[in-house]
Amino acid sequence: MLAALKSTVIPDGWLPLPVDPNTTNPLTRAYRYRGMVLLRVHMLCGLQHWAQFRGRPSDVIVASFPKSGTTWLQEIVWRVVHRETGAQSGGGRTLEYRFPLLDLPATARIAMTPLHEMESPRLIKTHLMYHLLPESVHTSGAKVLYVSRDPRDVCVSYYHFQRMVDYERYRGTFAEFRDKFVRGEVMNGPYREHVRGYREQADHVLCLTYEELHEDRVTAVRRVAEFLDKPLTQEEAEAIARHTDFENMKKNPGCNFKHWEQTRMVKTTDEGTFMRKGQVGDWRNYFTEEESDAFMKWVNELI
Ligand code: PPS
Repeated sequence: MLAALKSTVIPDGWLPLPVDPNTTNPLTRAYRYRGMVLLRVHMLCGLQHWAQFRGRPSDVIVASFPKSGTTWLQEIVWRVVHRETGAQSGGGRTLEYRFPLLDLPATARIAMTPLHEMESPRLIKTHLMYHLLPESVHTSGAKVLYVSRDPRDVCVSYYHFQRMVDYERYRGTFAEFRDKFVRGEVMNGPYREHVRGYREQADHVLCLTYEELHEDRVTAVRRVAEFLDKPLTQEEAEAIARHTDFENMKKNPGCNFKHWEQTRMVKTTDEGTFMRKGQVGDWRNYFTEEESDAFMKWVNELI
């Protein structure tokens, strides 16, 4: 894998983005592929992984732009599908193992079940833009859920995440990161097109927001259950809502990503942990009023 990452052959359709000196992992190179920012690892391993994907009617796919509440919605979906209402979930197995990523196959650092070996119903996570989902997601009748979040909070959360993870080791300032976000050069961007692509499909994609998971999680859990045809009692919905609050998920080794500190996915914990703050509005600590207005004007031009 290391040798492959160093290789310089770039297939057609992959446009290298300018090298960002703030990304201090020298092996990380970003490309634009069919309108989406992806890394060399996607080019070398991801493309083939999506091509080999064979959708099943019972598949459930949780999609998002990074840092929008993916893990939160995944844990809710897992519990709804498996009717798990206790404090722990998934028999202690990590979320990435029981809810693997479509975008990349398993690596030494990320232990995921191979998709073709999973029993149905398969629960699958993706950050791919809607137009890049494999055709069989659509033809199989798989169910797709999408979560989005106030883009200012996404940007703040992503900044800390990119500083924390080894594959990026971002060392720029928040302002530099925000400019990169707006230029559409952060991994899995561009943000606005990502969100718009899924929201345009809201007639068959269940679109939820991070903020509504905060405000009224019982209702959100019930919406998920209804969409997935997995009826729950009111008591079950309330238990799932309770066990998926921030403090409980932070304590749950099945979904708090603490194991990344052992697998070296996390380079430093100075930025906090994966379950960092879990708040609505942390952006106020990072944007001035004028910066927020300009950022939201940019967002609202497209979505
Ligand atoms: S990833 O890497 O894209 O899958 O990240 P993602 O899960 O989308 O986003 C991580 C942020 O979601 C917060 N989070 C939660 N907030 C509130 N309640 C619960 N239960 C919860 N679970 C995860 C997590 O803390 C990250 O946000 P920040 O703002 O960085 O704290």
